[in-house]
Amino acid sequence: MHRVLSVDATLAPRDPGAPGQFGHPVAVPDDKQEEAKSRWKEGNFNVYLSDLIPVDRAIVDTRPAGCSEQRVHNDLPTTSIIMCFVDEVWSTLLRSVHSVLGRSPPRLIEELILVDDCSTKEYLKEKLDEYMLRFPKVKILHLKERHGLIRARLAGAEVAAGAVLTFLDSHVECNVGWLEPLLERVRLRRTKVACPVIEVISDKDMSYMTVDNFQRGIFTWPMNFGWRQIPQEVIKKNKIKETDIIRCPVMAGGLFAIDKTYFFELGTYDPGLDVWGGENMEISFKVWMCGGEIEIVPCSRVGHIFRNDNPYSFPKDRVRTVERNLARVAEVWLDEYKDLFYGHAYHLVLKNLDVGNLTQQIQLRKKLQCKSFRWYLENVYPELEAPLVKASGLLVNVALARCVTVENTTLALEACDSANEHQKFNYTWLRLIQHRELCLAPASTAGALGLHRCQGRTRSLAWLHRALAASQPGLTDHIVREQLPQPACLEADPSDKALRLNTCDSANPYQKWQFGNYYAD
Ligand code: UD2
Ligand code: MN
Repeated sequence: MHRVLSVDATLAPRDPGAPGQFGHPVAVPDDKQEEAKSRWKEGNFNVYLSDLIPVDRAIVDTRPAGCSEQRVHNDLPTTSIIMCFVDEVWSTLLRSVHSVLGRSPPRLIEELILVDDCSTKEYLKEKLDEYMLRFPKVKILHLKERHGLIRARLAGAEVAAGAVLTFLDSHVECNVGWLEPLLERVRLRRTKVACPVIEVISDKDMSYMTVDNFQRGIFTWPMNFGWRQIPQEVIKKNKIKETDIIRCPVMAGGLFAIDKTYFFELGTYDPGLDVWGGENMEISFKVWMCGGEIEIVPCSRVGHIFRNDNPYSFPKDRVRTVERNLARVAEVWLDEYKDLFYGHAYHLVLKNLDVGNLTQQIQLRKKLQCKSFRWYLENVYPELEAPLVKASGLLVNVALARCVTVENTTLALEACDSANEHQKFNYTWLRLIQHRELCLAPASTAGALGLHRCQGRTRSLAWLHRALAASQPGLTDHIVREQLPQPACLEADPSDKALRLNTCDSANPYQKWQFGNYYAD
C-alpha cells in the first residue's frame, strides 16, 4: 500500500497573482459589469470570470485532516473518466479536463472520454479536438444527435476500456487526491459505488468553497433529491469521524465511480430515461436494492458549479421530461410505495402520463432478484416517512359520534366499534376512501352515496380531507368532492343515520369527520 498521492501537475509554474488562483473569489471590474452580465446566460454562471481564471488554477486542499495520510492499495483498478456535455462554456470545460488530468495519478487514468452531446457551439467541434491533441488520453465522442445526459453517458460507457467508470459533470474541479480514495472503495468491493463530496464553485465569483461534512444524499416525496446533515447526536453516539465513509440513500447523480462490469450487470441506466433528471434515483435504488451500496468518500472532493437553470435547451418541456423520468422510476422500483409518489405529485395522476414501455426494466429487476422497496426503506433509509396510507381506521362523524359502516353494498352510520371490520377504512394517497376493494363514491343521483369498486387513478372517486387547510381552513375536517359542478361535502343525515352529499358549510358539525389514525397531513 502507499500513501494517497497528492498529484497537482500544471502546464507551467502557477502565477500566484492570477485571478481566481487558489480558488479565491474574483470581482468583476466596474467597467466590465455589462459584459459580465450579458455573458452570464452562456452558462448561467459568471462566464466572464471563468474566462479570466487559469485553466489549471490551484484550489485549496479542503480534505479533512488525516486524509492525506490515508493509505490505498498499489493495485487500484484503472478508470475511464466519462464527461458528457452539451454547449459547455469553453474555459469551464477546459478547467474540468485539466483538473482531472493534473490531479490524478496518470497510471490510474485509462482515458478521459468527452462525450459531446450534439452541442450547437462551433468551438466544441474541431477547435476542441485540436486543443485536446496535447492530451493523448483524451478521447472525444461527437454524438450525431442529442442523446440527453443519460444516454450520452451510456455512449461513453460503451467504448470505455477502464475497469471502473468515473462519471463527472463538465463544470467541475477535482481536488488533490480525489481519485484514489474512490477507486479504493470500488477495489474493496466491486458493488460499492463511490461518490466524492461535491463542493461548490460559486456561480457568481468562481471561488472554490468547501461544504459541511456529514452530509448525506436523501430524497423527500415526490422523489426530490436533497442533502441532509447527519444529526449531531448520531455523530456523537456513533463516534463518526470526518474521514468516515457515509452511506447514502441516494446520490446526487453527477459524480461517481462504479465498477464497469457491475454497471453493465445492473443493466446500466434505464435507457428509457430522457435527457436529464431522475437517473440518480434510478441508479441509487437499483444499486441498493440489487446488492450494492452508495457511499460518499469524504477524502475525495470535487468542486461543481451549481447553476439556477440548465443553460442548454431541452428537446421537450423540462418539467414534463423530469416528471416522466421520475414516474418511470416509481413504476419500476417503488412497489406499493409508488402511491406516495403520485399522492405527492397528484397532478401527474390527472395527466395520464405516458411513461413508455417498462417490460424490460421490470424483467431486469426480476432477473437480478432485487429486494423490495420496503426492504430499502427499512434498511437504507428508515428516516423517510412513508406511511402507505394517509389515514385509517374508523371514520367517525363528529356531530353524531357514529361511524360509517359497510352493510353489504350500502353505507350506514352505526355505533362505533373498533373491532368491527365493516367500519374500517383507509384514506389513500390517491385520495380514495377505501374499504377492502370498495371505495366511497358519489352515486349518480344527486346527493346519494354508495360504494364503487376502487379504481386507482380516477379522480371520480377522489375525496379531499385535511388537504384544504391552506386554501379553505374552515373545511379542514370535511370530506370534500371537488369535481362536481360545485364542491360538495360528505354529510351525516341525523334523521335516518344515512350519508349524503351537501353544499359545504364550514360550521356544520354533521359535515365533520375523523379517521381513527392519521399518518400524514
Ligand atoms: C445534477 C447532477 C447531474 C445529473 C442531474 C440530474 C451533480 C453535480 N449534477 O444536476 O450530473 O445527475 O442532476 O439528471 O450531481 N448534459 C448532456 N446532455 C444533456 C443534458 C446535460 O450531456 O442533454 C451534461 C451537462 O453538460 C452536464 C451534465 O450533463 O455536464 C449534467 O447536467 P447539469 O450540469 O445541467 O446537471 P446538474 O448539475 O444541474
Ligand atoms: Mn452540473
